[in-house]
Amino acid sequence: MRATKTIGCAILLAAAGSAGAAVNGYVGAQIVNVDGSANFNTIQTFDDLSNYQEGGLTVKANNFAYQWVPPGFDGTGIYYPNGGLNEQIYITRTDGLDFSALEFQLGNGWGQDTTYFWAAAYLDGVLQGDIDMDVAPSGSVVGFSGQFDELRVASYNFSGDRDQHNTSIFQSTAMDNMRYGTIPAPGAAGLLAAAGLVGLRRRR
Ligand SMILES: [Ca+2]
Ligand SMILES: [Ca+2]
Repeated sequence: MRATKTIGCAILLAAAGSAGAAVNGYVGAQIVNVDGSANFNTIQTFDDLSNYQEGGLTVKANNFAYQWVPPGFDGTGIYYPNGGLNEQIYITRTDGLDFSALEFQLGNGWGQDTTYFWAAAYLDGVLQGDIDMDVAPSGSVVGFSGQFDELRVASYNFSGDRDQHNTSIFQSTAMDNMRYGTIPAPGAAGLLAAAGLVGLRRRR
């Protein structure tokens, strides 16, 4: 019985320590309540992408747009800086407020199955976390949850390039169907259930 109790405590402490501290990456759509979104459908090749704004989102890349259909994308307009970049793409809310969750479809300029992706999350200019993801297939939805007000993103040809977190190494990112909002807290129902159990035991 003692061993069981100790394990239970350790799990609770670990969960409390990680809650709210970091920005986490995930694959697959999880946002349920959408507060803003951009489908990039009106972007034309040669459009300036240095201060693109749509649906409450601002997406900045120092380049002009090129339109093509990366594998796994739906054939509508995308956010794709022509010929790649040697610097990150910056994503913020146009109103300057914080994200709690941000998602978009991800591909790369090489059209390869796996995108070697690096996202750096910032809050008021302070780095909250670097998130490295090998995302496959092209067109998968990636997401980021936590408190941040800027996400800087880059996609590399090789994992070894990505791992260096070097913004000047050549990168090429394709994105579509970007949105931000909230994810129902996975712990909320469980915590309520646990509180209910404690209450039942005390009544006995
Ligand atoms: Ca689109
Ligand atoms: Ca801020």
